[in-house]
Amino acid sequence: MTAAYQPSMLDLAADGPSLGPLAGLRRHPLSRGAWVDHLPGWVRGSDAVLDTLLADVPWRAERRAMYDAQVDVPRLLCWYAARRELPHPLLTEARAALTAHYAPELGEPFVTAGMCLYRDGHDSVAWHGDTLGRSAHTDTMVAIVSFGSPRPLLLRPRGGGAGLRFPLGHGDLVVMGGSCQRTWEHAIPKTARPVGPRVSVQFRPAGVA
Ligand SMILES: O=C(O)CCC(=O)C(=O)O
Repeated sequence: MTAAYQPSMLDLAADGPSLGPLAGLRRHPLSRGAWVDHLPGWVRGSDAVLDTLLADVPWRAERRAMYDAQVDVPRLLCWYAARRELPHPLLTEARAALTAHYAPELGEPFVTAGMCLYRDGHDSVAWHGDTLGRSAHTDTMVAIVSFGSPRPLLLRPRGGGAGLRFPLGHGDLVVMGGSCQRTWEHAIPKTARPVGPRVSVQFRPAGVA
């Protein structure tokens, strides 16, 4: 892993990383039963978590078919299935806190953790919804905790209409819920600005991908 990373002077935490209260989550209702919850700065002391993720996650490059060619996926990936130990204890704590907070609405735990490493502004993810599993036909939630350089998460309704943009900074939480994965799309665009690495950790219930 060679990406340059500048520790944040604003994120010094003498007692190690910790989670703030989820009471500050703000819900943004979207159209057609979709919504997004947003909580900037949920993780305090997130420099230490980012260091561990950059160093210890077995990041993999992937290729995918595009028309009749194979192209590099512009980010590195790692998938933590339900019972696989997460690479930092704060992530285990975060998953438990999210499960407890959303239990009345979601009715099941967050279990898997998908991880993406955006090495710099060339890395991105194109417009898509997470519709490979049950989310293709059922309301669900995908909770994302972001570490490292801020990148915007863009959302737009499928079929057209006004979109919106959530700046995702170091330690921020965003949760896409309701019908969001099948009625809206999301993306992390490339940027020409000089940005350092960003790691996205996405918690999902079983069978959602
Ligand atoms: O980088 C992010 O936070 C979004 C990741 C994402 O959309 C995905 O992996 O499906």
